[in-house]
Amino acid sequence: MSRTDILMTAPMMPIVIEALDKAFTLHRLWEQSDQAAFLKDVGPRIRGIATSTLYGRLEASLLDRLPKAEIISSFGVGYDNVDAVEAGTRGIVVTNTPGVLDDEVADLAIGLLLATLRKIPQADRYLREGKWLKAPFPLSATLREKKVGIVGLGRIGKAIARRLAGFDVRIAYHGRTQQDDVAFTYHPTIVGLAEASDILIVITPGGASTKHLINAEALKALGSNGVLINVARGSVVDEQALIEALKSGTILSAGLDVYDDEPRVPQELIDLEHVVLLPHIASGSVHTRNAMGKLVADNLISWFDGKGPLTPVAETPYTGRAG
Ligand code: NAP
Ligand code: 8YV
Repeated sequence: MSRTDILMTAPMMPIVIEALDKAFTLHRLWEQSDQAAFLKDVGPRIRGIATSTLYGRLEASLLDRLPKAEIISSFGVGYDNVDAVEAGTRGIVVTNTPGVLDDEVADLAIGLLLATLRKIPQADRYLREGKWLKAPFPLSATLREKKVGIVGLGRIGKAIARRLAGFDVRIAYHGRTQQDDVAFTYHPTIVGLAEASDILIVITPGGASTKHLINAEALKALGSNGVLINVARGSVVDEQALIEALKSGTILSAGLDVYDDEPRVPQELIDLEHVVLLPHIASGSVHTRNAMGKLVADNLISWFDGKGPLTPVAETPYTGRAG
């Protein structure tokens, strides 16, 4: 029996490549010098796709070349890199990697929050530059007695809230719907949450529904002692409005893991000494990236074993028709 043909759009971790090489015939799109000719030849045989944000957005134009595609297994819980609605209309199931990264991302969010408030990277630079020999490092802001607003109280937002409970802070949240089973105060508007918070931690999905949710008005509402932490997607924050707010003192500071046009970060942000900038590393430990990679491979293996997808996204629910 011939092996199932799978297309990998961009390089993935060895754990994914090894598992897929073992179970399927794996085709590596990024290694092809003439991708159009390659897709013309191999595209009609492809039944599964493994993709990640490294490839960029997986558009309908690629799916046009893959008429037998049944499943797209995407690396990462956020899948704004895949047009899942378009895939669904073609009968293609999309899967992501939820759950296995919650604790890692929540740990990083707390680390970034403390680094931003207490200026940990700045203090490290201060020591290395020999400035401590001349004067003590200036006193910083604090997490003591702060009100924290979580924007997006989902799997990761709740993992962040569990950690924050140990810091004795007041927690409130915003989302599209109030959750009956949580004790935190719900704010139906982002401005309402910002007004009631000293710190906003953003951990929603990206995409059209959250684009620029954090805009100039929300930043103004957060106020001059306010701190913004974004571990969601760059698109959720109006980056230009944020730069203006940081420059003018409309808010105090920000800690960012994600940006509008990654890996390019605006020079205006880089030039701001009171901001902490990370290169999208929230899930980036060997342990957690391996768990995410395993789930990418396991979704494809389960599908082609006829057992359905393990973690289909909401736009393409499993309807009992696995390959
Ligand atoms: P999740 O469990 O689906 O939670 C998402 C939360 O966002 C839900 O509480 C949802 O509540 C809220 N939400 C969705 N759309 C919204 C909207 N338009 N306005 C306001 N709130 C909205 O997802 P998760 O697993 O926690 O992951 C969340 C996101 O974090 C991912 O999609 C990804 O973009 C990002 N992420 C980033 C990194 C990183 O490396 N920096 C790592 C992992 C994840 P309602 O449905 O009530 O609105
Ligand atoms: C990944 C992420 O690093 O899961 C997500 O949504 O943003 C990160 O965990 C990213 O998807 C890598 O492609």
